[in-house]
Amino acid sequence: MSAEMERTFVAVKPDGVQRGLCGEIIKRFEQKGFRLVAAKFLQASEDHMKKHYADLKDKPFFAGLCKYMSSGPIFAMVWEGQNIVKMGRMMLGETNPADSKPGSIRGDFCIQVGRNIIHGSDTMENAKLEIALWFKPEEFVSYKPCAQEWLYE
Ligand code: IDP
Ligand code: MG
Repeated sequence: MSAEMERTFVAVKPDGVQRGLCGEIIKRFEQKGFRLVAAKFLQASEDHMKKHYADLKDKPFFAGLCKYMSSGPIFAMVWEGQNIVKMGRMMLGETNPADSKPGSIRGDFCIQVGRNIIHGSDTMENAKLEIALWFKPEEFVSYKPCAQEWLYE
């Protein structure tokens, strides 16, 4: 298998969980052919969200964002596959659902930027930082999906 594997951090935000969209989101990454390597269901603290969104700390919406993200459960996942950081962002759509095309997750399931249901790492560097912030090494599961040889030549 010649594919170069990448990992990305994906999280169904509290609004996505409350609206019953975890299954739909997992389905989209599964049906694409990506491999789930870690997952957990948790309510994050506001402090944890401040770390996660540290690069946005000067934005006017930062406090509200951290409150919203810690207001209810999150379904946090790490997915693996070739070119997954870029592809994952394409699957999510734009930050603002109003700019997201139908067919993308945000384009299909939400309306406002402040309630955009899903997070996905935007660069490989941020993916590494976010994965380390949310998951311990022992939380990863190592296995070979049976379809691997039919996804990568
Ligand atoms: P991203 O989630 O697409 O990477 P970022 O610019 O990193 O977008 O912003 C992080 C999150 O902050 C967004 O997903 C959204 O929930 C929230 N956000 C971004 N811009 C605004 C805004 O103008 N008002 C309210 N919330 C915002
Ligand atoms: Mg971002």
